[in-house]
This record gives sequence, structure tokens and C-alpha cells, in this order.
Amino acid sequence: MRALLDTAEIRIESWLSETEDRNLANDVLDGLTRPFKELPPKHFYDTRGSELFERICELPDYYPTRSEREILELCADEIVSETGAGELVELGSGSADKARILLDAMARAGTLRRYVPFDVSEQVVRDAAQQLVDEYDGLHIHGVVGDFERHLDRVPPSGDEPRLVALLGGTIGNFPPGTRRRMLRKIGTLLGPGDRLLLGTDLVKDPAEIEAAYDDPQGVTAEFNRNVLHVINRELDADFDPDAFEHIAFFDRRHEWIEMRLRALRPCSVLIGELGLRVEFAHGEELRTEISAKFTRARVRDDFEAAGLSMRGWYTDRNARFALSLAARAA
Ligand code: SAH
Ligand code: AVI
Repeated sequence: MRALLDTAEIRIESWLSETEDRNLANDVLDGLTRPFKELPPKHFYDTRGSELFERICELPDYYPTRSEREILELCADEIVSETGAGELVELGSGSADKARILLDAMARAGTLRRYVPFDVSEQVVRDAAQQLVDEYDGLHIHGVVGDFERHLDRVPPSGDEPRLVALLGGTIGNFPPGTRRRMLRKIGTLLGPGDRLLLGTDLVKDPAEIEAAYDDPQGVTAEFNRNVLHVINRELDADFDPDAFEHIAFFDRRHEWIEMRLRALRPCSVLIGELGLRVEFAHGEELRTEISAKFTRARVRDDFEAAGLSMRGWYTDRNARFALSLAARAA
């Protein structure tokens, strides 16, 4: 563990080593030597990737962020009064924009004590901590820089007051179904009897509306998608030509998830210097970079049950595009 900052109000710990940050080398070795090439989406998020994601959230077609904000603005007071939460742990916290709505509600209820942003991107944790500590009197921040698939047990123990653990934005949909349930089960270990999980899930709807959200005419999502190649070039001394790959996004109706892929526009022979590995892409060959699963209420409920959790609340926006659900550890 590296302590990145330790003051009276802010503590930030990193559980990522400076050299082997996010398991990138192993993921590249595994993912690019398979017959169907694939990389996990966490590697999008270096500083540039996090900035590109922020821009996606402002795109007219990317409805999840606005829909989830709408729900939070309507229901944050109710969620906070139901839970009595004094601590917010946010997994994949990003810019912490939505956390503010919950922190405001906790401040209004007089319970606000601590915020624990957890993200793989060091810069977003630092920025959020510095900004929020200035905005909320008496707030303590314990930031964790880590991989929530590997370092969830590094979340600091909770205090006396109930805790709300939030996984917002639809990030849970970026895991394949089996891993998703395992992840929910691990998150459940952070919950004591009075604690709650607040989970954001994008809902199944007209495929055209979903596809538009992942293929904007401005090309921001395409640049976000190609960012993973820039990350590999920089961190593993590789020579991908990102312009030789086009952005693909389509709704898989059988699985009810979006897939993002990068398709080679010509044959490419890529050297991953750090691994001494040469990877060949045929013309038209695709690399899967993300799935983003869409949910129904029944799918969320079943996932909770399979993970030892039980649904205690369900909130949607006016257009039923997105849902927030509250869950507790099953008795
Ligand atoms: N919660 C925010 C951000 C969602 S973007 C919102 O709703 O808008 C997904 C966030 O999860 C990014 O900030 C990314 O850096 C983080 N993330 C992705 N994979 C991660 C992992 N394995 N461990 C920790 N954080 C991760
Ligand atoms: C972070 N995650 C929930 C986003 C999503 O919608 O699946 C990432 C994203 N990918 C493309 N656009 C946004």
C-alpha cells in the first residue's frame, strides 16, 4: 500500500503498484492470444480515458447519466432517510458528481460523516477528494485507489453509523453475468446488518435508443474505445496504430447487452514490447473491449438473490430508462 495523501480530513491509499498497475500485462497476454480477442473495460480509464468518459456523460444521446441523476435528485432524501447512512462508499466513483446528490441529502439529514471514493484511476480519486472536502464542512474522505475486482477488502471498516455502498452509472453491467454475481456477492461482504447497497442499472429498451448512446456522431465514444490501445502502447511499449481500428457498438438481443469492439481496417501486426509478444489482426478482425448489460427488474432481483442479497427498493426515472435499487444482505 502507498499512502498518497494523509491530512486531518483526507486519506488516500493506493493498492496499485507503480509498475504493474491494473493487471494490464496479464490481461493483454490472455486477451490478445485468444482466438476471439478480448480485453476487460477497466483499461479504458487512465486520466485521458476518465476525461473522455466525462464527455460521454454530456452527450445528448448518452441517456444513462441524466436518467440516473434524475432519480437521485428525486429520491436521495428518501434513500438517506430509509438507511440513516452516515457513510457513503462509492465503487467506480469517477468524478463523484452523483455522489454530491447523496452527500447533500446526508448533510440535510445531519448524518454525513465520511465518503470513501474507490476507483482504479488515481487522478479521479485525488480530484474528487480535494473538491469535496472544500464543499462539505466536517466531511472525512478516505480514498482508495484500487481494482474493485481484487482490492474490495481494502475498503476501510465502517464506523458506528449505517453505510451506503453505491455502484452507480450501470458499471455492474460491464461484468459478464457470472462475474457480475460474484462481484455482487463480494460487495455484500462490505454490508453489515443495517447497511445498504445502492445499485444503478440501465434498463432494457428500444435497441435503437441504446445503440445511439454508444455510437455518437461526435466520435467521443469511438475515441474512448480506442483509448485502450493508447494505454497499451504507453504502458507496455506497444505499437498499435489506433487509427487502424474502427469503433463498433451493437445491441446483442439474445444477451440484452451492448458490445463495443474495435475492428481492424487492414491487416495489422502489433508488437507488445514489454511482453515480447507479436499479435496479428486480420483485415476485419474484431477485439471486444466492453459489454454493457441492460436489465429488467426481475434480472436485478435474480442477481441479488444469487449473490445473497435481497432487494429493498426500486426507483426509476420518468421514462423508465434507468433504475436504482437498494439491497441488503439476505437474512
Ligand atoms: N460512477 C461514475 C463513473 C462510472 S465510469 C458514474 O456513474 O458516472 C466507471 C468508473 O469505474 C470509472 O471511473 C473507472 O475508472 C472505474 N473502474 C472501472 N473498472 C474498475 C475496477 N476494476 N476497479 C476500480 N474502478 C474501476
Ligand atoms: C461505465 N459504464 C457503465 C459505461 C457504460 O455505459 O457501460 C461505459 C461506457 N462505455 C461506452 N460508453 C460508456
